[in-house]
Amino acid sequence: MRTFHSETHRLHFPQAELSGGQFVTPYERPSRVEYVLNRLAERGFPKVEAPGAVDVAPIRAMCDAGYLEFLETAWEQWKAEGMEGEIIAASFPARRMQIARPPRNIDGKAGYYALASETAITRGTWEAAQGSAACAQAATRAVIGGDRAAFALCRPPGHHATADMYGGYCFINNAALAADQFRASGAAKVAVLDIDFHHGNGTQDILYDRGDVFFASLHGAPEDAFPYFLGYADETGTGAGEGATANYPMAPGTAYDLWSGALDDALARIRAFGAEALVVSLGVDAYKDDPISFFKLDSPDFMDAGRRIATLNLPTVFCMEGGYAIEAVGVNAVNVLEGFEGA
Ligand code: SP5
Ligand code: ZN
Repeated sequence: MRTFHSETHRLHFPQAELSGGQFVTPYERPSRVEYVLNRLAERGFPKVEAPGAVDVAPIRAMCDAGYLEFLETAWEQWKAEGMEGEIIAASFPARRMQIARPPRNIDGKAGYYALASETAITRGTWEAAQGSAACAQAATRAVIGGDRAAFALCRPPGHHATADMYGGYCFINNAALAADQFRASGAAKVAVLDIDFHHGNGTQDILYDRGDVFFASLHGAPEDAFPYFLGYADETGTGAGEGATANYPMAPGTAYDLWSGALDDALARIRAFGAEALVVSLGVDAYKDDPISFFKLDSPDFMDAGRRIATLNLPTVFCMEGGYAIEAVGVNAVNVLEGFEGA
């Protein structure tokens, strides 16, 4: 399996994440990628490839124009308005406030386009987000071109990003882009399987009214876990998309016996849907030692999960999402890929 990786991810390295009322070094940090690269090499995967230029047209087609303009210009405007630190949203359009009128002020704009305040924007964030999207696009291109599967080593991750909001460390929804690319290549039906510990709220939101892309997510229950406000089991899609969303919220302490049952159910749903291609949002924060998550998967479990995913027998793109137990991120992510290939 080939891996697509862009050095531009390094341009996004905020110094601060608001966590537990303190600023900490962001959990989502550049070194995560190094651990994955090292493990890929250690396990004899092919030399990683640069993705080539990002194709902005599908991003423009998927996202809100004002949101993209914000991402492109936010840092410049933040500095021009005299801000000293990194862009951290602090004021949000909460219940019964205006959402039809993006403010002119950059602090207001940041809150308007953010879904959480833990995610800082810095000088290189937009370029890094585009490089991440380019990895998803290159991996999908490889699979459309005949590879059985490909790995997009996306950073920053994407599954929390909607068409018009960033947050949860995400800016552009790489998995939704990959799904659209499969559709554009002729696949009538596509599935996105999200195994990141957190609910893929952005992916769900983008796909919610569509009957051509199935979305399944295994995650910490919204009552207990970020992103808190989406991911309940009774969210099943709307309109043409009714029945094309499947959520598997699970309680603190969930281990592989329960989790793998949810995975099998999600895989059966994807099979029944008739997907012709698969996108996996590959987060490995369901790991037992993840510092911000509460599932109890062990490293060998990720290999078994990869094996099970391979039974769908579909052309598959893996998009890297979360995973913050830094030294284990490489082993766990690559275990999924090895399980998949060995199945
Ligand atoms: C892609 C992805 O995995 N994004 C996750 C974003 C989670 N952001 C908020 C996490 C809040 C958890 N606070 C834990 C405090 C630990 N001391
Ligand atoms: Zn996550």
